[in-house]
Formats: sequence, structure tokens, C-alpha cells
Amino acid sequence: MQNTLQWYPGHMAKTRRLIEDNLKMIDVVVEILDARVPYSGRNPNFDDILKNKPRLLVMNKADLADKDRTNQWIEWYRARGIKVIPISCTTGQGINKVLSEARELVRERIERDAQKGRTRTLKLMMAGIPNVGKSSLINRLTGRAGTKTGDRPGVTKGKQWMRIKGDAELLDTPGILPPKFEDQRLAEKLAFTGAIKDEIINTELLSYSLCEYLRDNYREELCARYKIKDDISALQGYEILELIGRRRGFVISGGEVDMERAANMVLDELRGCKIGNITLETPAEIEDL
Ligand SMILES: Nc1nc2c(ncn2[C@@H]2O[C@H](COP(=O)(O)OP(=O)(O)OP(=O)(O)O)[C@@H](O)[C@H]2O)c(=O)[nH]1
Ligand SMILES: [Mg+2]
Repeated sequence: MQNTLQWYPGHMAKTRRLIEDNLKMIDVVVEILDARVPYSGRNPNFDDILKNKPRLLVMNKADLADKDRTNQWIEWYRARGIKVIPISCTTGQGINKVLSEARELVRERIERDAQKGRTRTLKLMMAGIPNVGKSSLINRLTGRAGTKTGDRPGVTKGKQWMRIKGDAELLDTPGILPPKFEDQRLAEKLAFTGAIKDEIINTELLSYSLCEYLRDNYREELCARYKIKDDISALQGYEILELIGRRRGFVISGGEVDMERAANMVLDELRGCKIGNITLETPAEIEDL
């Protein structure tokens, strides 16, 4: 990407404090990530922020992701001693596992309390980068639209507790990104999914890069979606985007393609799963970084 991305350090720092201040009363942190970016979608600062608090990793939006790759990632994490469960707040897949897996992580404590005649209300904190579905998961678990959700980052502003009858309490938190990315390629993957506000991104450059990723990883899907018959294997991102724009009739005066419009359309269609079930990174790719 053209320059280093900047994102509201003030707001993010405030959320970090909110998480740290509430951590004491939490039993388990549910770290939610977007199944389309199972690696870049984790905030590396969480290890530092969450310390040794039991953590359940949840890959949400599994309905949008590439199933083979989701399984590869589950294996990859498993090999590193981390359990991840794939879920979808849209289809309901895996939702009923969230509480039981979280409980499993603190089973000994629950049993100890039970011996003393106390029932423990499980206190969970939802944490993750922006737009991954933290609030949606709370709404799914409570069965009502008690927290605001939206298809853009930064919807949740402050903390909010929600209770599941007699059973558990859930704390929603705003999404936070690390203050900076060591590798801009990781930031770019996040931007593809919409976790970073488009206002601070050059969407045209981002889209070129996306076209190249799709060219190398999901060529069939890309060509089918935009009815491209040409061999695009040797084309650059901007040439592919130009082809797509022309296909869609995004032509301005002088016969040129409106690249900005084409760029926004391709990003929208990726995020809306119109191009196909796409996961934007594989374990092998990450190990090569
Ligand atoms: N397809 C699909 N969309 C989902 C899923 N979960 C959430 N979404 C959508 O993703 C968008 C973001 O969801 P939110 O619940 O607002 O995400 P959040 O993590 O609370 O976001 P912030 O509060 O902005 O950090 C919304 O448009 C949701 O409808 C899912 O499993 N599948
Ligand atoms: Mg939210």
C-alpha cells in the first residue's frame, strides 16, 4: 500500500484501557476473528493486553470463507495448541458451541464453585478487531438485537454488558487494531475485508492488489464473476481492474474506464461474497512472510 495506514490512536487507546480495566471480572475472553483473514485478523497486541486470561478463538463469518482454507487454519492453530471454532452469526453455524467451549476452558473453577454450593455466572468479554461480528455474536447468543451492529468498522463505541438468562454475562467492546502493522501486507488483507475504514485507504491501489491476489488464488471465480475470457495470468492488477470495469460498462468520456468506480465495486463484491467463498491467506503464505 502506498503509505502507512493511520487509525485513531486516541480511540483505540481508550478501548485498550476499557479492556484492561474490565479484565479482572472476566472468566473467558472470546477473541473473534474474520474467517477470511484468520491470521492478519488477529491483533498481535492481545497477548500483551489479555495476559493469561483464558481465551477462546472464534472464526466468525465462516459462511463467507473458503471451507478448505478454514480447515487448514483450524489445523494450523491446533498444531500450535490453540483451539479455534468456526462459526457464522448469519447462518447460526457453531453458535451453540461458543458457551460450551468457553465453559470448558474454566471447568475446574466452575466445579470448585459448585462444590461450595455457588453457581458461577460465566462472564465473557468479546474482543477483536473492528467489524468481525462481536456485537452480532452477542445478539445471537442472547437471541435479540440488543447491541448495534453494522457493515462498517467502529459501530460499537463503548462497553456494554448483556445477560443471558441466569447463565452468562457478555461484555461487548469496540474493535481495536494494533497501533501499527509490522508488515503492510497484513494491513492490506484486513483492508480487503473492510476492517479498516475505506476513508483512510487508497481504494484504487487496494483493488489492484486484490485483483492480483484473486488472479493467483481464485482465478476461475474472478473470471466467472466478470465474464472474462482473456488469459489474465500475466496481467497486472490495474489491467485486470480495467477489464472488469469495461465489462461492467464503467466507461467515462474518451472511452476510459472509471477505475475508482470499478475499484469500489470489486471491493464491495468481495465483501458481499459475490465473487465466491474467498479466504485471503493460507498458512503456507504466512509462513513465507
Ligand atoms: N456474512 C456474515 N456476516 C456477518 C457475520 N457476523 C456478522 N456479520 C456482519 O458483519 C458486520 C459487522 O458486524 P458487527 O457485529 O457490527 O461487528 P463488530 O465486531 O461488533 O464491529 P465493531 O463494533 O464496529 O468493531 C455486520 O454487517 C454484520 O451483519 C457472519 O457470520 N456472516
Ligand atoms: Mg460492535
